[in-house]
Order: sequence, then C-alpha cells, then structure tokens
Amino acid sequence: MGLGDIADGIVRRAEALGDGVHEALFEPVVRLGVTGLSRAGKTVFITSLVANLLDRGRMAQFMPQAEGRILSAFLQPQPDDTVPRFDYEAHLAAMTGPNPRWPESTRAVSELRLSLRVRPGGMLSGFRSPRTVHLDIVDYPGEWLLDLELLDRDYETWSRETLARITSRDVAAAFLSAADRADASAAFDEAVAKDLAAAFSLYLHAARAAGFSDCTPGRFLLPGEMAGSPALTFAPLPKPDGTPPRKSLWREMERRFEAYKARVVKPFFRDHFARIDRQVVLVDVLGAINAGPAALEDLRRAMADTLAAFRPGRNAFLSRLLLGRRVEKILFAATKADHLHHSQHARLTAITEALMREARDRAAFAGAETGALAIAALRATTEESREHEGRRLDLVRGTLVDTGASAAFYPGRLPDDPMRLIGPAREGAERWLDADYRVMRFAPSGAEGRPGEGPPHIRLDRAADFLIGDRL
Ligand SMILES: Nc1nc2c(ncn2[C@@H]2O[C@H](COP(=O)(O)OP(=O)(O)OP(=O)(O)O)[C@@H](O)[C@H]2O)c(=O)[nH]1
Ligand SMILES: [Mg+2]
Repeated sequence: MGLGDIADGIVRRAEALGDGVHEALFEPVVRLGVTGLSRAGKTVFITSLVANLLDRGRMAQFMPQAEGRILSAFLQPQPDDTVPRFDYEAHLAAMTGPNPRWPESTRAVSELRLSLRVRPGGMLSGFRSPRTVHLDIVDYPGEWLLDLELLDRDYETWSRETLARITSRDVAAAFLSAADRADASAAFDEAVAKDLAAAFSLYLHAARAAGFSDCTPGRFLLPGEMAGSPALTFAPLPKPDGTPPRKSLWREMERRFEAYKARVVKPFFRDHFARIDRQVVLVDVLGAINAGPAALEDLRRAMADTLAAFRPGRNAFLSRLLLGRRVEKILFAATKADHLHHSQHARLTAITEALMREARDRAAFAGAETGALAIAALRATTEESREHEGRRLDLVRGTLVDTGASAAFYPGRLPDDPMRLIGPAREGAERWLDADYRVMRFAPSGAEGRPGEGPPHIRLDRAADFLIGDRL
C-alpha cells in the first residue's frame, strides 16, 4: 500500500463519518450515478428525469408520488464546488423548445442536486413531520468505469493483453504496424511517443465507431483539459528482449501509464465513484442489435466489465476507498424503447435482462440488487398499426432528424427468446440469420404537456421507483 493510498483511505473515512453524522441529524442525501457508454442517452435521461420529478403528472408508477407523499421538488445548488453543474436548463430547452433537437454530446462529469420535500410513509407516517431528501445526480462517462481494470495491470501486462485483443481488428492495422516498427529499447524521443499515442487514440476512436465497447483508456476518447499531457501520451508496445535500459521509450511509456493510473483513474474513483449510493447504467441495446452480432456480444462484455466495477472486493485500492460501503441498487436500462411499438417492449426487457444475467454470472457478481428495464427517457414517437399482406404490422411514427419529414417505421421483430440473439452473438455470427433490424433517428417531438406534466417518456417512473423510491 503506497502513502497516497493510505491518505485516500483516511480522507474517505473522515468523509464517511461526516456524511453519516450529517445524514442522521439533518437531511438524507442519495447520490444517484448515471452512466453508460457514449451516446447511450445519459444527458437525455437526466434532463427528463429531473423535469418529470419537478412536474410529476406523468410519474404514476413512482410510488412516493402515487401515494401522494411528495409535497414539492426543487433544484438547489449542489454540494460539490469543483464539479461542473449539469446544464439542465439548456438541455431541456433544446429538447422541448421550438425546433426541438437532441442535446450536444457531453464529455465529463457533471452534477445536479434536486431536493424533494416528502411526507414519510409507513405505519408511523402520521406522527412524523415532512422531511427533505436531497437527490444528487452525477453524470459520468461509462468509459471511465472500464478504466478500473488498468489498476490491476502493470504496463507490460496491459501492453501484451491489449495488443493480443486488437490484433485481428481491421481498424487497428495502422496502429499495430506503428507499434511494431517502434524500437522500445531506443532512447526516449517525445516525437515518437506523440505519434504512437496519436495512432493509438485514432484506433480507439475508429474502434468505437465500429461498435466496440472495450475502448480504454477512457480518457483517450474524452481527454478534456488533459489533452496533450504526458499522462495521456502513451500507447501499448511489444516488450523488447532483455531489460529495457533507463531512459528508453519503454521505460518512459511505463512511467506514463503509471501516471495515468495515479492521476486520472484513481481520482475519478475516489472523488466520484466511491460516493455513489444508487446507479443506473444506460445501454443502447437496440443500437447494438441494429449494428449486428459482434456489437451485441461486445455490449454484453462491456456490461460485465461495468458490473465488475461494482463488485465488492474488486481490488485493494477500491476496497480501501469504499470501506465496506457499497452501491445498493443497480439498474440496467435499455434506452430509446420508443423506437419500438409497445407490443415489443416486453421482448426488449427480456433481452436486457438476459444480458444482465449473463453479465452477473460473468462478473461473479453478488451484492447490490440489480434490475433491468426498457425505457425511453424522452418519447419521440407515436404508435400506429397497419394491415400488411393480411397481417397486422405495429409501427412507430416520428419526425426524422435528417429530413424533418414525418415517417412511419417498422424496426423489425425482436424474438421472444433472447437467446435467439445472444446465442449467435456469442458464437461469433457475422449477421442475424432470420431477421433484419433497423433504427431511425427521430427528433424529439416537442409535444406540449398539460400543466404539471413533464416531457413524455416510457417507464421513466418505474426506473425512478426502482432507483430511489425506497429512500423517500
Ligand atoms: N428516440 C429516442 N432517442 C433517444 C432517447 N434518449 C437518447 N436518444 C438518442 O440518443 C442520442 C444520445 O443521447 P444523449 O443523452 O446525448 O447520450 P449521452 O450518453 O449523454 O451521450 P454523450 O454525452 O455523447 O456521452 C440522442 O442524441 C438521441 O438521438 C430517447 O429516449 N428516445
Ligand atoms: Mg451526454
């Protein structure tokens, strides 16, 4: 255990103590983590969740609301002064204003505090006065969670495993040949390191565009203010024969890899991850099905790796940070379910559940309660049915993002048995045999709600109930 780790542990312990005293005496705080790989739907989810908690007319399945116990909800300044505030107002205006559009991509951690004034439930509720519960919503990229596995590896192991995993990928060809040409025993040269890191980061972007989820180190995709710093200027290399000399390319790459772990990965887990109580992981299951079996298989693996980050005792560093504390509930939510007619929602939920069960088995996960749901944070479509060659066809209609035209659309029929998709994906099928799936990009509908109603959604109330219902 290094000195830094001990210090981490002490700070965390003091904080935990502080939280405990504060919570017991004053107002409880629930920290809800919202994550998912890029474009999974995090920003839309948080925006719509907050809007629907402020105006609860569409939250009938959120039990504290159904029981009439929520007296009011309001936004408050968040407790963390150094974390950017989630730009709720701008995102909501984009999606529900005139000329509705989806929010811009967001690339870092952000946070928002929503406070709820609630009347306690249960037998003694009549004797207790209303109290305030703070919900701190923390948005962070799923890619950063996947970095956890770097902590278990040294540079040599990480290089070997990464090169082996990507060697058969077309998108990695340019980087692999650059890595092969590099002389890792030669004296370190910044220009060489920069070129290698640039080639590796190009590969990661291409891999993600091709539908791969294992695109770590996460900050290579989302560098933010760290772009160009040494801790982000390294790449996996084949180990040279013998012991690489001091001041060689290999030794400096090794040092930077360690710096990335110490300066990027650990602070994220310490400052954000370790404080989460409840977690929702958004997954674009429909998008992966649409992209084909390889993408679905990769999503399945990414879900297992995500879940592994929440496994108690996952590694020594995390255990010291968490001190026995753990995330209590994790919801895997398949987003964008409004691309499907509701007659297919149960199948999407079943597929998500099956993926999650596999992820649990694979990650040998026990501990937190897990759930799976198919949702649409912001419903952009309406439903219609048509006769087609003597059969009823269930369609969804929406406004196409690209042309602005209204279009009815049939996305394909999901199988009743999830294994009809997961099986071939695992066996490495190149494409789906018996079906064809499509997704279209619909613009937000901008539909006006009645007063007291938030934006239209599908099962966002059920998601909220699973995640925080029991804490209100
Ligand atoms: N139809 C529909 N599309 C959605 C929904 N949620 C998200 N989308 C689509 O998914 C895209 C990405 O959503 P975001 O919320 O920006 O995703 P994100 O995870 O925040 O993405 P990054 O910030 O890039 O990591 C949006 O631009 C929409 O096209 C939904 O409920 N319904
Ligand atoms: Mg976002």
